[in-house]
Amino acid sequence: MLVLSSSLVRSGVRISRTLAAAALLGLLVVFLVPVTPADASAPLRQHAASRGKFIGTALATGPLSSETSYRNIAATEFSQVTAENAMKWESTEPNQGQFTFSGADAIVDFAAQNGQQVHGHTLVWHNQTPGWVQGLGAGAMRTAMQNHIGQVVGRYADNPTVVSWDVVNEVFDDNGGMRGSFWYNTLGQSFIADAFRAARAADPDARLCINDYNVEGINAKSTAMYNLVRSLRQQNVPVDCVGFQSHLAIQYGFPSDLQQNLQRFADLGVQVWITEVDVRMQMPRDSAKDATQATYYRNVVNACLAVTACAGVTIWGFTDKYSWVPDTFSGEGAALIYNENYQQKPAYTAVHDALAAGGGGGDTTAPTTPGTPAAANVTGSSATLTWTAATDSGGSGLAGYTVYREQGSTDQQLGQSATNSITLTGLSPATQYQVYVRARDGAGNLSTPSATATFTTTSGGGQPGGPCTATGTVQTQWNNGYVVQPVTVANTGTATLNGWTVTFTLPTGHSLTGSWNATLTTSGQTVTARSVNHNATLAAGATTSFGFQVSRPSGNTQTPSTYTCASP
Ligand code: 9MR
Repeated sequence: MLVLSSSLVRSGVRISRTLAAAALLGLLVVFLVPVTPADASAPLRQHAASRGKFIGTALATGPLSSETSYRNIAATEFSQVTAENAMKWESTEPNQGQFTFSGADAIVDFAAQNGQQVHGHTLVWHNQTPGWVQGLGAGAMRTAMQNHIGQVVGRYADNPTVVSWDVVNEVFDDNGGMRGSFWYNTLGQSFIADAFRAARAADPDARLCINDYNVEGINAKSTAMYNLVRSLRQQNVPVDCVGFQSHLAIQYGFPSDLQQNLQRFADLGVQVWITEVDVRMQMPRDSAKDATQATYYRNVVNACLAVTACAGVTIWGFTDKYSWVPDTFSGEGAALIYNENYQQKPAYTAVHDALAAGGGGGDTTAPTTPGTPAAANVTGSSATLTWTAATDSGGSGLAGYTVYREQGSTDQQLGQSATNSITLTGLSPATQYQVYVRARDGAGNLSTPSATATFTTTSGGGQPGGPCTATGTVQTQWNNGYVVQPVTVANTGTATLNGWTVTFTLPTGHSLTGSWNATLTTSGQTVTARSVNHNATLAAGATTSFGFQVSRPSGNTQTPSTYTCASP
Protein backbone atom coordinates (compact mmCIF):
# COMPACT_ATOMS: atom_id res chain seq x y z
CA MET A 1 0.00 0.00 0.00
CA LEU A 2 2.77 2.29 0.93
CA VAL A 3 4.46 1.38 -2.31
CA LEU A 4 1.30 1.89 -4.29
CA SER A 5 0.55 5.38 -3.07
CA SER A 6 4.13 6.55 -3.33
CA SER A 7 4.71 5.12 -6.75
CA LEU A 8 1.71 6.00 -8.82
CA VAL A 9 3.00 9.50 -9.24
CA ARG A 10 6.34 8.19 -10.32
CA SER A 11 7.82 6.63 -13.39
CA GLY A 12 6.29 3.88 -15.47
CA VAL A 13 8.82 1.31 -14.49
CA ARG A 14 7.92 1.79 -10.86
CA ILE A 15 4.24 1.39 -11.59
CA SER A 16 4.86 -2.11 -12.88
CA ARG A 17 6.98 -2.79 -9.80
CA THR A 18 4.21 -1.40 -7.75
CA LEU A 19 1.57 -3.59 -9.25
CA ALA A 20 3.71 -6.63 -8.64
CA ALA A 21 4.18 -5.63 -5.04
CA ALA A 22 0.52 -4.81 -4.68
CA ALA A 23 -0.37 -8.19 -6.09
CA LEU A 24 1.71 -9.82 -3.43
CA LEU A 25 1.08 -7.56 -0.49
CA GLY A 26 -1.93 -5.46 -1.18
CA LEU A 27 -4.27 -8.11 -2.55
CA LEU A 28 -3.31 -10.44 0.20
CA VAL A 29 -3.85 -8.10 3.07
CA VAL A 30 -5.65 -4.98 1.99
CA PHE A 31 -8.54 -6.48 0.13
CA LEU A 32 -9.08 -9.47 2.35
CA VAL A 33 -9.18 -7.60 5.59
CA PRO A 34 -12.53 -5.84 5.24
CA VAL A 35 -14.39 -9.11 4.73
CA THR A 36 -12.38 -11.10 7.25
CA PRO A 37 -12.76 -9.91 10.82
CA ALA A 38 -9.36 -9.52 12.39
CA ASP A 39 -9.12 -12.41 14.78
CA ALA A 40 -6.95 -12.88 17.78
CA SER A 41 -4.60 -15.22 15.99
CA ALA A 42 -4.12 -13.11 12.84
CA PRO A 43 -0.45 -12.23 12.27
CA LEU A 44 0.93 -8.77 12.91
CA ARG A 45 1.18 -7.96 9.22
CA GLN A 46 -2.52 -8.48 8.65
CA HIS A 47 -3.47 -6.09 11.41
CA ALA A 48 -0.80 -3.59 10.34
CA ALA A 49 -2.06 -3.63 6.76
CA SER A 50 -5.58 -2.95 7.92
CA ARG A 51 -4.21 0.18 9.62
CA GLY A 52 -2.26 1.25 6.53
CA LYS A 53 1.14 0.61 8.15
CA PHE A 54 4.00 -1.79 7.64
CA ILE A 55 5.30 -3.96 10.45
CA GLY A 56 8.93 -4.85 9.90
CA THR A 57 11.79 -6.83 11.35
CA ALA A 58 15.55 -6.91 10.90
CA LEU A 59 16.78 -10.24 9.56
CA ALA A 60 20.10 -11.98 10.08
CA THR A 61 21.23 -14.19 7.20
CA GLY A 62 22.58 -17.00 9.42
CA PRO A 63 19.36 -18.15 11.07
CA LEU A 64 17.43 -17.22 7.94
CA SER A 65 19.25 -19.98 6.10
CA SER A 66 19.44 -22.49 8.94
CA GLU A 67 16.37 -22.25 11.19
CA THR A 68 12.86 -23.15 10.17
CA SER A 69 11.19 -21.44 13.14
CA TYR A 70 13.08 -18.24 12.41
CA ARG A 71 12.07 -18.35 8.75
CA ASN A 72 8.44 -19.16 9.48
CA ILE A 73 7.92 -16.31 11.91
CA ALA A 74 9.83 -13.87 9.71
CA ALA A 75 7.69 -14.85 6.73
CA THR A 76 4.29 -14.81 8.35
CA GLU A 77 4.34 -12.00 10.91
CA PHE A 78 6.06 -9.16 9.06
CA SER A 79 5.33 -7.16 5.92
CA GLN A 80 8.72 -5.44 5.64
CA VAL A 81 12.28 -6.58 6.34
CA THR A 82 15.60 -4.84 6.87
CA ALA A 83 18.94 -6.62 6.55
CA GLU A 84 20.50 -6.42 10.00
CA ASN A 85 24.00 -6.45 8.51
CA ALA A 86 23.95 -7.89 4.99
CA MET A 87 23.57 -4.61 3.10
CA LYS A 88 26.17 -2.65 5.04
CA TRP A 89 29.31 -1.45 3.30
CA GLU A 90 31.63 -4.09 4.76
CA SER A 91 29.27 -6.78 3.41
CA THR A 92 28.62 -5.32 -0.02
CA GLU A 93 31.98 -3.74 -0.94
CA PRO A 94 34.64 -5.18 1.35
CA ASN A 95 37.39 -4.22 -1.10
CA GLN A 96 37.25 -1.23 -3.40
CA GLY A 97 35.26 -2.05 -6.50
CA GLN A 98 34.58 -5.65 -5.45
CA PHE A 99 30.90 -5.98 -4.74
CA THR A 100 29.34 -9.04 -3.07
CA PHE A 101 25.60 -9.30 -2.81
CA SER A 102 25.07 -12.87 -1.62
CA GLY A 103 23.73 -11.88 1.81
CA ALA A 104 21.77 -8.91 0.48
CA ASP A 105 20.23 -11.04 -2.26
CA ALA A 106 19.27 -13.74 0.23
CA ILE A 107 17.25 -11.17 2.17
CA VAL A 108 15.65 -9.70 -0.95
CA ASP A 109 14.78 -13.14 -2.33
CA PHE A 110 13.22 -14.20 0.97
CA ALA A 111 11.15 -11.02 1.08
CA ALA A 112 10.01 -11.44 -2.51
CA GLN A 113 8.90 -15.01 -1.83
CA ASN A 114 6.83 -13.83 1.11
CA GLY A 115 5.24 -10.73 -0.35
CA GLN A 116 7.33 -8.42 1.80
CA GLN A 117 9.10 -5.19 0.99
CA VAL A 118 12.76 -4.54 1.82
CA HIS A 119 14.13 -1.41 3.45
CA GLY A 120 17.81 -1.06 2.45
CA HIS A 121 20.13 -0.47 5.40
CA THR A 122 22.52 1.35 5.21
CA LEU A 123 24.58 3.18 2.59
CA VAL A 124 26.76 5.72 4.43
CA TRP A 125 27.68 5.03 8.05
CA HIS A 126 30.78 5.36 10.21
CA ASN A 127 30.47 1.75 11.46
CA GLN A 128 30.97 -1.45 9.49
CA THR A 129 32.73 0.45 6.76
CA PRO A 130 36.06 -1.03 5.59
CA GLY A 131 39.35 0.60 6.41
CA TRP A 132 40.07 1.27 2.78
CA VAL A 133 37.24 3.81 2.67
CA GLN A 134 38.29 5.50 5.88
CA GLY A 135 41.83 6.11 4.65
CA LEU A 136 40.87 7.87 1.40
CA GLY A 137 41.50 11.56 0.74
CA ALA A 138 38.55 13.91 0.21
CA GLY A 139 38.16 13.62 -3.55
CA ALA A 140 38.60 9.85 -3.62
CA MET A 141 36.31 9.39 -0.64
CA ARG A 142 33.47 11.37 -2.27
CA THR A 143 33.86 9.38 -5.48
CA ALA A 144 33.98 6.07 -3.59
CA MET A 145 30.79 7.03 -1.71
CA GLN A 146 28.94 7.99 -4.88
CA ASN A 147 30.11 4.84 -6.63
CA HIS A 148 29.08 2.64 -3.71
CA ILE A 149 25.62 4.18 -3.58
CA GLY A 150 25.26 3.89 -7.35
CA GLN A 151 26.20 0.21 -7.37
CA VAL A 152 24.21 -0.91 -4.34
CA VAL A 153 21.05 1.11 -4.95
CA GLY A 154 21.35 0.52 -8.70
CA ARG A 155 21.39 -3.25 -8.24
CA TYR A 156 17.86 -3.18 -6.82
CA ALA A 157 16.48 -0.13 -8.61
CA ASP A 158 14.20 -2.21 -10.81
CA ASN A 159 13.43 -4.78 -8.16
CA PRO A 160 9.90 -4.22 -6.84
CA THR A 161 10.79 -5.67 -3.46
CA VAL A 162 13.33 -3.03 -2.44
CA VAL A 163 11.43 0.17 -1.78
CA SER A 164 13.62 2.40 0.39
CA TRP A 165 17.09 3.11 1.78
CA ASP A 166 18.75 4.49 4.85
CA VAL A 167 21.06 6.78 2.92
CA VAL A 168 22.96 8.20 5.88
CA ASN A 169 22.96 6.74 9.34
CA GLU A 170 23.81 8.27 12.72
CA VAL A 171 25.42 11.52 11.52
CA PHE A 172 24.85 13.30 14.86
CA ASP A 173 26.56 13.01 18.20
CA ASP A 174 24.39 12.85 21.30
CA ASN A 175 24.51 16.59 21.94
CA GLY A 176 23.18 17.45 18.51
CA GLY A 177 26.52 18.32 16.95
CA MET A 178 27.72 16.62 13.78
CA ARG A 179 29.41 13.33 14.63
CA GLY A 180 33.15 13.62 14.11
CA SER A 181 33.23 10.58 11.85
CA PHE A 182 35.75 10.05 9.06
CA TRP A 183 33.02 11.13 6.66
CA TYR A 184 32.52 14.46 8.38
CA ASN A 185 36.18 15.00 9.16
CA THR A 186 37.19 14.37 5.56
CA LEU A 187 34.27 15.82 3.60
CA GLY A 188 32.44 18.19 5.95
CA GLN A 189 28.65 18.15 6.14
CA SER A 190 28.29 18.14 2.34
CA PHE A 191 28.63 14.35 2.23
CA ILE A 192 25.02 14.12 3.44
CA ALA A 193 23.46 16.03 0.53
CA ASP A 194 25.80 14.30 -1.92
CA ALA A 195 24.77 10.89 -0.63
CA PHE A 196 21.05 11.64 -1.03
CA ARG A 197 21.55 12.99 -4.53
CA ALA A 198 23.54 9.91 -5.55
CA ALA A 199 20.83 7.62 -4.18
CA ARG A 200 18.08 9.50 -6.01
CA ALA A 201 20.06 9.28 -9.22
CA ALA A 202 20.50 5.52 -8.79
CA ASP A 203 16.80 4.87 -8.10
CA PRO A 204 14.40 7.77 -8.64
CA ASP A 205 11.57 5.76 -7.08
CA ALA A 206 13.14 4.60 -3.86
CA ARG A 207 12.17 6.33 -0.64
CA LEU A 208 15.30 7.86 0.89
CA CYS A 209 15.73 8.11 4.65
CA ILE A 210 18.02 9.58 7.26
CA ASN A 211 18.20 7.40 10.35
CA ASP A 212 19.43 7.88 13.92
CA TYR A 213 19.09 6.82 17.55
CA ASN A 214 18.16 8.84 20.65
CA VAL A 215 15.99 11.06 18.50
CA GLU A 216 12.67 9.59 19.67
CA GLY A 217 11.86 12.33 22.16
CA ILE A 218 12.21 16.06 21.70
CA ASN A 219 15.80 16.80 22.69
CA ALA A 220 18.94 18.51 21.40
CA LYS A 221 19.78 15.67 19.05
CA SER A 222 16.30 15.31 17.54
CA THR A 223 16.09 19.07 17.16
CA ALA A 224 19.41 19.06 15.29
CA MET A 225 17.96 16.34 13.06
CA TYR A 226 14.82 18.40 12.56
CA ASN A 227 16.82 21.46 11.54
CA LEU A 228 19.00 19.44 9.17
CA VAL A 229 16.04 17.79 7.45
CA ARG A 230 14.26 21.10 7.07
CA SER A 231 17.37 22.71 5.63
CA LEU A 232 18.10 19.84 3.25
CA ARG A 233 14.57 19.89 1.90
CA GLN A 234 14.71 23.67 1.45
CA GLN A 235 17.73 22.99 -0.76
CA ASN A 236 15.80 20.32 -2.69
CA VAL A 237 17.97 17.54 -1.34
CA PRO A 238 15.79 14.42 -1.73
CA VAL A 239 15.13 13.42 1.86
CA ASP A 240 11.81 11.55 1.94
CA CYS A 241 11.81 10.02 5.34
CA VAL A 242 13.28 10.15 8.83
CA GLY A 243 14.03 6.94 10.72
CA PHE A 244 13.71 6.92 14.50
CA GLN A 245 15.65 3.86 15.57
CA SER A 246 14.02 3.59 19.03
CA HIS A 247 16.49 1.38 20.88
CA LEU A 248 14.77 1.77 24.24
CA ALA A 249 15.47 0.42 27.72
CA ILE A 250 12.85 0.04 30.44
CA GLN A 251 15.23 1.43 33.08
CA TYR A 252 15.56 4.74 31.25
CA GLY A 253 11.89 5.55 30.81
CA PHE A 254 9.71 5.96 27.76
CA PRO A 255 10.03 9.09 25.59
CA SER A 256 6.53 10.33 26.27
CA ASP A 257 6.75 13.03 23.60
CA LEU A 258 7.44 10.49 20.83
CA GLN A 259 4.16 11.15 19.04
CA GLN A 260 4.60 14.90 19.28
CA ASN A 261 8.15 14.56 17.95
CA LEU A 262 7.04 12.35 15.03
CA GLN A 263 4.37 14.89 14.20
CA ARG A 264 6.76 17.85 14.06
CA PHE A 265 8.88 15.96 11.52
CA ALA A 266 5.78 14.91 9.59
CA ASP A 267 4.86 18.58 9.37
CA LEU A 268 8.07 19.12 7.39
CA GLY A 269 6.56 16.90 4.68
CA VAL A 270 8.59 13.75 5.29
CA GLN A 271 7.43 10.30 6.23
CA VAL A 272 8.45 9.17 9.69
CA TRP A 273 9.42 5.57 10.35
CA ILE A 274 10.19 3.63 13.48
CA THR A 275 13.17 1.74 12.11
CA GLU A 276 14.87 -0.36 14.79
CA VAL A 277 12.75 -0.61 17.90
CA ASP A 278 13.82 -2.90 20.71
CA VAL A 279 13.25 -2.53 24.43
CA ARG A 280 15.98 -3.97 26.58
CA MET A 281 15.99 -4.68 30.30
CA GLN A 282 18.45 -5.63 32.95
CA MET A 283 18.54 -9.40 33.13
CA PRO A 284 17.07 -11.62 34.36
CA ARG A 285 13.66 -11.19 32.81
CA ASP A 286 10.62 -11.34 35.02
CA SER A 287 6.95 -10.80 34.47
CA ALA A 288 6.94 -7.25 35.80
CA LYS A 289 9.75 -6.22 33.42
CA ASP A 290 8.01 -8.04 30.59
CA ALA A 291 4.86 -6.08 31.32
CA THR A 292 6.72 -2.76 31.33
CA GLN A 293 8.44 -3.72 28.11
CA ALA A 294 5.09 -4.56 26.56
CA THR A 295 3.86 -1.10 27.50
CA TYR A 296 6.81 0.48 25.71
CA TYR A 297 6.16 -1.52 22.56
CA ARG A 298 2.48 -0.64 22.69
CA ASN A 299 3.30 3.03 23.12
CA VAL A 300 5.62 2.99 20.13
CA VAL A 301 3.02 1.35 17.91
CA ASN A 302 0.30 3.67 19.15
CA ALA A 303 2.46 6.74 18.47
CA CYS A 304 2.96 5.58 14.88
CA LEU A 305 -0.74 4.81 14.49
CA ALA A 306 -1.59 8.30 15.71
CA VAL A 307 0.59 10.05 13.11
CA THR A 308 -0.68 9.76 9.55
CA ALA A 309 2.79 10.22 8.07
CA CYS A 310 4.21 7.36 10.10
CA ALA A 311 4.53 4.55 7.58
CA GLY A 312 5.24 1.74 10.01
CA VAL A 313 7.31 0.14 12.71
CA THR A 314 10.32 -2.13 12.31
CA ILE A 315 11.49 -4.20 15.25
CA TRP A 316 15.26 -4.81 15.35
CA GLY A 317 14.96 -8.60 15.11
CA PHE A 318 12.16 -10.57 16.69
CA THR A 319 13.63 -13.32 18.85
CA ASP A 320 15.81 -12.86 21.92
CA LYS A 321 17.91 -15.68 20.48
CA TYR A 322 19.38 -13.20 18.00
CA SER A 323 19.81 -9.67 19.26
CA TRP A 324 22.68 -7.22 19.35
CA VAL A 325 21.75 -6.13 22.89
CA PRO A 326 23.57 -8.65 25.15
CA ASP A 327 26.77 -8.19 23.16
CA THR A 328 26.66 -4.42 23.58
CA PHE A 329 25.09 -3.77 26.99
CA SER A 330 26.56 -5.98 29.68
CA GLY A 331 23.86 -7.65 31.78
CA GLU A 332 21.01 -6.47 29.56
CA GLY A 333 18.90 -8.36 27.05
CA ALA A 334 15.45 -9.84 26.33
CA ALA A 335 14.68 -6.82 24.15
CA LEU A 336 12.46 -8.44 21.53
CA ILE A 337 8.93 -9.77 21.18
CA TYR A 338 9.66 -13.52 21.10
CA ASN A 339 11.84 -15.32 23.63
CA GLU A 340 14.85 -17.39 22.60
CA ASN A 341 12.57 -20.42 22.09
CA TYR A 342 10.40 -18.52 19.63
CA GLN A 343 7.54 -18.13 22.08
CA GLN A 344 5.57 -14.90 21.99
CA LYS A 345 6.19 -12.58 24.92
CA PRO A 346 3.78 -9.99 26.34
CA ALA A 347 5.53 -7.52 24.04
CA TYR A 348 4.21 -9.48 21.06
CA THR A 349 0.69 -9.27 22.44
CA ALA A 350 1.12 -5.55 22.97
CA VAL A 351 2.20 -4.96 19.37
CA HIS A 352 -0.52 -7.26 18.10
CA ASP A 353 -3.30 -5.70 20.11
CA ALA A 354 -2.23 -2.15 19.39
CA LEU A 355 -2.29 -2.90 15.66
CA ALA A 356 -5.59 -4.78 15.98
CA ALA A 357 -7.42 -2.17 18.02
CA GLY A 358 -9.99 -0.47 15.88
CA GLY A 359 -9.15 -2.88 13.08
CA GLY A 360 -11.02 -5.70 14.70
CA GLY A 361 -13.70 -6.07 12.06
CA GLY A 362 -15.91 -3.67 13.96
CA ASP A 363 -15.71 -5.65 17.18
CA THR A 364 -16.43 -3.19 19.98
CA THR A 365 -17.83 -5.75 22.41
CA ALA A 366 -15.63 -6.42 25.41
CA PRO A 367 -15.13 -9.97 26.68
CA THR A 368 -16.98 -11.06 29.82
CA THR A 369 -15.39 -10.37 33.22
CA PRO A 370 -12.90 -13.06 34.28
CA GLY A 371 -13.33 -14.84 37.61
CA THR A 372 -11.53 -13.73 40.74
CA PRO A 373 -7.91 -14.88 40.60
CA ALA A 374 -6.82 -17.43 43.19
CA ALA A 375 -3.19 -17.37 44.26
CA ALA A 376 -1.16 -20.51 44.85
CA ASN A 377 2.48 -21.49 45.20
CA VAL A 378 3.34 -18.12 46.69
CA THR A 379 7.07 -17.72 47.34
CA GLY A 380 9.25 -14.73 48.11
CA SER A 381 9.36 -13.77 44.43
CA SER A 382 6.59 -15.58 42.58
CA ALA A 383 2.97 -16.65 42.69
CA THR A 384 0.64 -18.55 40.41
CA LEU A 385 -2.77 -17.03 39.76
CA THR A 386 -5.67 -18.93 38.23
CA TRP A 387 -9.14 -17.62 37.40
CA THR A 388 -12.30 -18.63 35.62
CA ALA A 389 -11.95 -17.89 31.91
CA ALA A 390 -13.81 -15.07 30.17
CA THR A 391 -15.64 -15.45 26.87
CA ASP A 392 -15.83 -13.14 23.87
CA SER A 393 -18.82 -12.76 21.60
CA GLY A 394 -17.80 -9.72 19.52
CA GLY A 395 -16.19 -11.67 16.68
CA SER A 396 -12.51 -10.98 17.17
CA GLY A 397 -12.04 -13.75 19.74
CA LEU A 398 -10.49 -13.88 23.17
CA ALA A 399 -6.82 -12.87 22.94
CA GLY A 400 -5.71 -13.22 26.56
CA TYR A 401 -5.59 -11.59 29.96
CA THR A 402 -3.71 -8.82 31.69
CA VAL A 403 -3.02 -9.02 35.42
CA TYR A 404 -2.84 -5.77 37.35
CA ARG A 405 -1.72 -4.83 40.81
CA GLU A 406 -4.07 -2.38 42.48
CA GLN A 407 -1.97 0.63 43.38
CA GLY A 408 -3.90 3.81 43.96
CA SER A 409 -4.63 5.79 40.82
CA THR A 410 -2.18 4.04 38.45
CA ASP A 411 -2.43 0.31 38.67
CA GLN A 412 0.67 -1.58 37.60
CA GLN A 413 0.57 -4.32 34.95
CA LEU A 414 2.12 -7.42 36.44
CA GLY A 415 1.89 -9.69 33.42
CA GLN A 416 -0.06 -11.00 30.49
CA SER A 417 -1.22 -14.49 29.72
CA ALA A 418 -2.93 -16.19 26.82
CA THR A 419 -4.59 -18.64 29.24
CA ASN A 420 -6.58 -18.28 32.49
CA SER A 421 -3.47 -18.77 34.60
CA ILE A 422 -0.16 -17.01 35.03
CA THR A 423 2.95 -17.44 37.14
CA LEU A 424 4.13 -14.03 38.23
CA THR A 425 7.86 -13.75 38.82
CA GLY A 426 10.12 -10.97 40.02
CA LEU A 427 7.82 -10.08 42.91
CA SER A 428 9.21 -8.40 46.01
CA PRO A 429 9.53 -10.53 49.15
CA ALA A 430 7.27 -9.97 52.15
CA THR A 431 5.03 -7.72 50.11
CA GLN A 432 1.30 -7.65 49.84
CA TYR A 433 -0.16 -7.78 46.34
CA GLN A 434 -3.77 -6.96 45.62
CA VAL A 435 -4.39 -8.13 42.08
CA TYR A 436 -7.14 -8.36 39.49
CA VAL A 437 -7.48 -9.58 35.92
CA ARG A 438 -8.97 -8.11 32.74
CA ALA A 439 -9.67 -10.10 29.60
CA ARG A 440 -8.71 -8.79 26.15
CA ASP A 441 -10.06 -9.65 22.73
CA GLY A 442 -8.39 -9.61 19.33
CA ALA A 443 -9.62 -6.07 18.67
CA GLY A 444 -8.08 -4.82 21.90
CA ASN A 445 -11.35 -4.48 23.82
CA LEU A 446 -10.84 -4.90 27.57
CA SER A 447 -13.33 -6.51 29.96
CA THR A 448 -14.28 -4.92 33.23
CA PRO A 449 -11.86 -5.89 36.02
CA SER A 450 -12.37 -9.09 37.98
CA ALA A 451 -12.74 -8.92 41.73
CA THR A 452 -9.43 -8.56 43.51
CA ALA A 453 -7.41 -11.17 45.34
CA THR A 454 -4.76 -10.44 47.90
CA PHE A 455 -1.67 -12.44 48.65
CA THR A 456 1.61 -11.70 50.37
CA THR A 457 4.93 -12.99 49.23
CA THR A 458 7.07 -14.78 51.77
CA SER A 459 10.16 -13.16 53.25
CA GLY A 460 12.27 -14.65 50.55
CA GLY A 461 15.05 -16.52 52.24
CA GLY A 462 14.02 -19.90 53.60
CA GLN A 463 10.73 -20.31 55.40
CA PRO A 464 10.33 -17.47 57.90
CA GLY A 465 7.08 -17.01 59.75
CA GLY A 466 5.97 -20.44 58.93
CA PRO A 467 6.95 -22.37 57.06
CA CYS A 468 3.59 -21.56 55.54
CA THR A 469 1.85 -18.88 53.50
CA ALA A 470 -1.70 -17.56 53.52
CA THR A 471 -3.53 -15.95 50.63
CA GLY A 472 -6.97 -14.38 50.91
CA THR A 473 -9.46 -13.97 48.08
CA VAL A 474 -12.48 -11.70 48.32
CA GLN A 475 -15.23 -13.98 47.08
CA THR A 476 -18.02 -11.47 47.13
CA GLN A 477 -18.65 -8.01 48.48
CA TRP A 478 -21.52 -5.61 48.80
CA ASN A 479 -22.04 -2.07 49.97
CA ASN A 480 -21.37 -2.73 53.68
CA GLY A 481 -19.76 -6.13 53.86
CA TYR A 482 -17.76 -8.89 52.20
CA VAL A 483 -16.77 -12.53 52.34
CA VAL A 484 -13.15 -13.63 52.14
CA GLN A 485 -13.17 -17.20 50.87
CA PRO A 486 -10.89 -18.99 50.56
CA VAL A 487 -8.01 -17.96 52.70
CA THR A 488 -5.64 -20.58 51.37
CA VAL A 489 -3.05 -21.84 53.82
CA ALA A 490 -0.09 -23.56 52.15
CA ASN A 491 2.67 -25.56 53.79
CA THR A 492 5.68 -24.32 51.82
CA GLY A 493 8.19 -26.20 53.95
CA THR A 494 9.44 -29.73 53.88
CA ALA A 495 7.94 -30.97 57.18
CA THR A 496 4.34 -31.65 58.20
CA LEU A 497 2.74 -28.81 60.19
CA ASN A 498 0.85 -29.67 63.37
CA GLY A 499 -1.39 -26.65 63.66
CA TRP A 500 -1.15 -23.18 62.10
CA THR A 501 -2.27 -19.62 62.71
CA VAL A 502 -3.01 -16.87 60.23
CA THR A 503 -3.07 -13.26 61.35
CA PHE A 504 -4.49 -10.31 59.49
CA THR A 505 -5.77 -6.82 60.22
CA LEU A 506 -9.30 -5.62 59.61
CA PRO A 507 -9.50 -2.03 58.32
CA THR A 508 -10.85 0.51 60.81
CA GLY A 509 -14.58 0.19 61.34
CA HIS A 510 -14.76 -3.41 60.02
CA SER A 511 -15.96 -6.24 62.27
CA LEU A 512 -16.21 -10.00 61.92
CA THR A 513 -19.69 -11.43 61.47
CA GLY A 514 -18.84 -15.08 60.84
CA SER A 515 -16.14 -17.62 60.04
CA TRP A 516 -15.68 -21.28 59.12
CA ASN A 517 -12.94 -23.90 59.14
CA ALA A 518 -10.83 -21.91 61.63
CA THR A 519 -11.28 -20.38 65.09
CA LEU A 520 -11.03 -16.60 64.87
CA THR A 521 -10.22 -14.31 67.82
CA THR A 522 -9.81 -10.56 67.69
CA SER A 523 -7.65 -8.08 69.52
CA GLY A 524 -8.56 -4.59 68.40
CA GLN A 525 -8.52 -4.90 64.60
CA THR A 526 -6.01 -7.76 64.61
CA VAL A 527 -7.55 -11.14 63.89
CA THR A 528 -5.88 -14.47 64.63
CA ALA A 529 -7.28 -17.51 62.84
CA ARG A 530 -6.30 -20.87 64.37
CA SER A 531 -6.54 -24.23 62.69
CA VAL A 532 -9.30 -26.56 63.82
CA ASN A 533 -8.99 -30.31 64.36
CA HIS A 534 -9.76 -31.39 60.85
CA ASN A 535 -7.24 -29.08 59.11
CA ALA A 536 -4.47 -28.68 61.70
CA THR A 537 -2.26 -31.37 60.19
CA LEU A 538 -0.85 -30.10 56.93
CA ALA A 539 1.62 -32.21 54.97
CA ALA A 540 4.56 -30.57 53.19
CA GLY A 541 3.28 -28.96 50.01
CA ALA A 542 -0.38 -29.37 51.04
CA THR A 543 -2.98 -26.60 51.30
CA THR A 544 -6.15 -26.08 53.28
CA SER A 545 -8.47 -23.14 53.67
CA PHE A 546 -10.88 -21.23 55.85
CA GLY A 547 -13.19 -18.26 55.32
CA PHE A 548 -14.82 -15.38 57.12
CA GLN A 549 -17.41 -12.66 56.72
CA VAL A 550 -17.09 -8.99 57.69
CA SER A 551 -19.36 -5.99 57.95
CA ARG A 552 -17.97 -2.56 57.15
CA PRO A 553 -19.21 1.03 57.05
CA SER A 554 -21.51 1.72 54.15
CA GLY A 555 -19.56 2.95 51.10
CA ASN A 556 -16.19 1.75 52.41
CA THR A 557 -14.48 -0.47 49.81
CA GLN A 558 -11.50 -1.72 51.79
CA THR A 559 -10.68 -5.37 52.48
CA PRO A 560 -7.82 -6.88 54.50
CA SER A 561 -4.51 -6.90 52.74
CA THR A 562 -1.80 -8.98 54.36
CA TYR A 563 -2.25 -12.51 55.68
CA THR A 564 0.65 -13.89 57.70
CA CYS A 565 0.91 -17.60 58.39
CA ALA A 566 2.84 -19.20 61.26
CA SER A 567 3.05 -22.65 62.71
CA PRO A 568 3.59 -23.11 66.45
O1 9MR B 1 22.34 -5.31 14.96
C1 9MR B 1 23.56 -4.95 14.34
C2 9MR B 1 24.67 -5.81 14.91
O2 9MR B 1 24.51 -7.16 14.51
C3 9MR B 1 26.01 -5.28 14.44
O3 9MR B 1 27.04 -6.02 15.07
C4 9MR B 1 26.12 -3.82 14.76
C5 9MR B 1 27.45 -3.28 14.30
O4 9MR B 1 27.56 -1.92 14.43
O5 9MR B 1 25.05 -3.11 14.13
C6 9MR B 1 23.81 -3.50 14.62
O6 9MR B 1 22.79 -2.73 14.02
C7 9MR B 1 22.82 -1.34 14.25
C8 9MR B 1 22.19 -0.68 13.05
O7 9MR B 1 22.87 -1.10 11.90
C9 9MR B 1 22.23 0.82 13.17
N1 9MR B 1 21.60 1.27 14.38
C10 9MR B 1 22.05 0.62 15.59
C11 9MR B 1 21.97 -0.89 15.44
C12 9MR B 1 22.34 -1.55 16.74
O8 9MR B 1 23.68 -1.33 17.04
